[in-house]
Amino acid sequence: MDHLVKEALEGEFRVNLHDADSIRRGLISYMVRVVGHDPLAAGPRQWFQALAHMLKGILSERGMGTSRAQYGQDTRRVYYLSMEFLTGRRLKKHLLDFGLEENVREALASLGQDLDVLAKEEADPALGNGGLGRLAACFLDSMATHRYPGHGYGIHYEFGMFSQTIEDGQQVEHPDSWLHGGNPWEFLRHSVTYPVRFNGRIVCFKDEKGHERCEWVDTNDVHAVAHDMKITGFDSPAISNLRLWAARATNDFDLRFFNEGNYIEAVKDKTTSETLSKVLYPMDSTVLGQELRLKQEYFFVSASLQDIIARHLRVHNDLHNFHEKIAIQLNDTHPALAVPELMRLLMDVHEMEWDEAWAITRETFCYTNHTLLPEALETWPVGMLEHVLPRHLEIIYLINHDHLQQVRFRFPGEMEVLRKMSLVDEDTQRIRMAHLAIVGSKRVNGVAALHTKLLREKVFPEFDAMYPNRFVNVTNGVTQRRWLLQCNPKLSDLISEAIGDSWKTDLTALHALEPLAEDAAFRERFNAIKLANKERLARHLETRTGFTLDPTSMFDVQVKRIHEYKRQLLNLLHVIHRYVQLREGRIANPVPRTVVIGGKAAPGYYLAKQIIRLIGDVALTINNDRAVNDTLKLVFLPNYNVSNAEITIPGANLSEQISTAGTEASGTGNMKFALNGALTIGTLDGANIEIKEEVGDDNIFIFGLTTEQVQETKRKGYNPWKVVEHDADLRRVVDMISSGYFNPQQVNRYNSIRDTLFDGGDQYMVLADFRAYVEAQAHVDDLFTDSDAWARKAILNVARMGLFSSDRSIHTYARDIWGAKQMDL
Ligand code: 26V
Repeated sequence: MDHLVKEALEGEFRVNLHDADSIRRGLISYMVRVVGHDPLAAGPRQWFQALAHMLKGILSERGMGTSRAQYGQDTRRVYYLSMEFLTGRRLKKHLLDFGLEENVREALASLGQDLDVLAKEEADPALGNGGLGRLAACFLDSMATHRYPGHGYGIHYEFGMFSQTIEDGQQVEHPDSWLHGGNPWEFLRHSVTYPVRFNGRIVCFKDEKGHERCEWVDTNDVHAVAHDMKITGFDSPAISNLRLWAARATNDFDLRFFNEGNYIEAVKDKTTSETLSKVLYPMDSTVLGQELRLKQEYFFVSASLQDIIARHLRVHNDLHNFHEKIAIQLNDTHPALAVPELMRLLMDVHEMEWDEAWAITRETFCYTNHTLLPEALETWPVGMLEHVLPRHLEIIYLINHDHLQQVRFRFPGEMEVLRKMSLVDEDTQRIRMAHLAIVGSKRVNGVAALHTKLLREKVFPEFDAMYPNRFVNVTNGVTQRRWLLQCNPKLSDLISEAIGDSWKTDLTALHALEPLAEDAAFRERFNAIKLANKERLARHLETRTGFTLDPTSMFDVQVKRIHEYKRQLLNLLHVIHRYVQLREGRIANPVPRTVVIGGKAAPGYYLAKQIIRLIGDVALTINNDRAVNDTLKLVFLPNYNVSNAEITIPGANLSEQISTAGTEASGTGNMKFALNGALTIGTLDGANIEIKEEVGDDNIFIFGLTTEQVQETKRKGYNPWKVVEHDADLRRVVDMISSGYFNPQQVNRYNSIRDTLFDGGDQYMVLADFRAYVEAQAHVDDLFTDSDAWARKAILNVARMGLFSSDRSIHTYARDIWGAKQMDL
């Protein structure tokens, strides 16, 4: 290789990407000049870096092109404000989007390197908890692919979602230092920084024109520094910029302390302000009301709005047309402080009057709600806001004053409605962030048809009555580029061979696959691909769990955050029931199954952690029991994240989407599995309902209580004891758990699980749905024994998933919510 190195270094820095040989020279040159490593001694880690730096040049060029088009065309920009973005690894995605995978693979091979090995050197940026963060990443991909002027804003967490290991059967959290090996993709913009202020007090006065003005003084300031990541679109010249803010102390040394010679105190202060972007809060269902979390929310909101305003003022004289040129999407209420912050910036900094500022604000923001769980709806104590953001609290009170006046007008004399709709919960003295977001937005959307209906009818009915056109539905979607093309190349090739490749940017084109469900040769190839994907998943699981798995068995998979409402426990009750039946020889021709469960529990969520532990205990018992060995296996997949999902989802036969009806806003895993040819067993919840409507009742296994039935059952007084009394199988299973059958060394280990099912009233109706679930699983078994019939349905599922692309979601947001147009590029 020595002569190559010489040659490459003598040559130009420019790389012809259509030529593997030129790429090879380019890589060598980047290795020496940018990575600073000897190509003769470099390993996969260094080659990954050289390649990433090479691609970064293209990213930058396309980023500039996109930015120029946006300035040139001056169409409305879309800003997506989100505390979380789960982008997944970048390398293969960029290669796929650029159409460079083959050339790069060849160039690397000639250097003795394997692209697939290199790709694993990249840390998976886990800057999110789950569905909400992954949705944000799918949306950026779709916006870039379809040339919408999209920009993401978030936080440059130093530590993302913890990584999970299982030790002695229990979840152990480890810090995720994804930046440890450096992040070659990011552009650190030292010059793009904004001050963000906290605490202090408000001074109001009359200005020279006699207008009331307020100033926020004596604040503690932190700097937000921009880090940009470029999100490419498929075969598209456009790019979405993802700008993540990191906190930096404003003054390296506080002069007061410094002069007194108290060096350590001064530096300590610096450290405190930099904790703002230190770590992602790893819970996605209960709000704790931590001051640090509030500060994180305000920190990224304030920096983003200052940046958006600065960019606007670069081409426009003033802010009067702000809302015509800008749409800002609030990804849940986490960025809802943007409403009072924009008001503050318009009034206190840009000297606008209240009425105009409010009109602009209300036309600029739109808010997406992602959860129906009451414990996940954010509220902040008035006292905390008063201390941390005194000016914002004042503005919120003023907004509330006007809002309540309108409520009085709309609902005269209805005191209860007034209390309910206020931005302030008077009993607890907390600010309701969802109310703030609704009042401050032009549109509010839910993320699946049922979810939106429940928002309008159950959660915010008075708001819906008062603002008849404000609530709209945009059902979630997933990007087929990552969730089919990238993670399942074999199936992608088969599809493209059969129907061409327009599906890559128009998923409805999959319809053309329908007739192939009846084609025996096609089914055979489809099955062979599923088997290959299962073999890949089996290897992955075997190395991580030590259990040996049979890839020809049915792979039954539930991967998502561990939460009571998602009912991993229901899944487990079925597994135990099946185990009992098998042991007793009560199943004539048992269908071999491998049940895979994976997901993280919030570190403080005791019951979720107990569920993980129980899965482990049950797995040990079943997997080591010779009596059932070839017919049932249970494994827990550790550290479920985007990268593991890419291996897991293509390898599933059965997708478990079994939340209590009325609790899962949408779900997006459900879409990814069906798109990869898994059949769904699920409840009538979230987007499952729309999936059922698309694939047809015969091609999905629906079971359990509906939302209305759940409400009705609870209203009548649901008694879990009664259910168990009437079902001997269920009683047996529950007894095994509570008597310590799976953990004889500590028999009362799962008292908490028993208690939640009985004394706790079985809030999520696990026991109530048990029998229906077991029956549905029997239908699953029956179908699986007929592999041709199963394949037909699986192919129809793929063919009928066209609706569930994030491309469709984004076109809908653009048309109905943002009023945004595609750029000419
Ligand atoms: C809430 C909280 C509360 C406090 C601390 C941190 C934190 C972080 C996230 C959340 C909200 C999580 C909401 C969420 O992820 N919802 C999921 O959104 C998906 C995309 O719309 C949807 O498919 C899932 O059904 C829904 O659970």
